[in-house]
Amino acid sequence: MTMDLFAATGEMAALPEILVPGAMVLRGHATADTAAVLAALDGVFAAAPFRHMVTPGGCRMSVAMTNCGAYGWITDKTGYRYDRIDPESGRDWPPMPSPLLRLATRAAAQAGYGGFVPDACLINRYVPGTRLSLHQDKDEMDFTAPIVSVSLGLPATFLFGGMRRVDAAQRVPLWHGDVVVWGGPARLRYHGVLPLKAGSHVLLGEQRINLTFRKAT
Ligand code: MD6
Ligand code: FE
Repeated sequence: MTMDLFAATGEMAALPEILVPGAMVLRGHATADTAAVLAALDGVFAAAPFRHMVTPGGCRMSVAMTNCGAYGWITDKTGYRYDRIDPESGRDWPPMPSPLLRLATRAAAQAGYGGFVPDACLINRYVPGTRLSLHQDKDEMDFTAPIVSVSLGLPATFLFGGMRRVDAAQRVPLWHGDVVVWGGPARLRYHGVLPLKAGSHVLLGEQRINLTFRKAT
């Protein structure tokens, strides 16, 4: 097990930071994958551009979203769901590039969730001022699979709450390359992102990109 902490980058890796049982932050776990991941994302964004989806309540989301993988998470006036088809293009979502799939599987294994094979990757883009209100991820069929969340670009403050929306939330700073893995008893906890602070990241500029890998089906 200890050796795995060195395998990802060939360098010392920080020990996982446990948020609550089942949820942890792997600091810098994706840093060495940055170039390959950003190159692969260019193709995804060309095939399925970011868009602002509408919640069932009729509100336009401030976070821009797209997806890759066999399934994509979408919201519209009729509800939240996973769909094989991108409603903007009428075509399948672009496939999950192998550098993304490998990163997600490796991070999950590092966190103790071996055999994670995501079939969906939701990609969120935040610009300064953009936030994501407290929510649970519960549109997946199988809550035994974890979620793997990769932060790229500007730092953000992640809110990590309890099983009820009103429960007090921890504030977790997330930087470029950090990976949060989230499953087991923590899988249905409320969480969100505070409004992004202004700034410029050396590679990504004035934005934060978050990848969340899920097993939708
Ligand atoms: C974000 N993340 O970090 C939004 N959900 O931009 C999520 O909503 C999320 O990071 C489930 C598990 C991990 C996450
Ligand atoms: Fe979420």
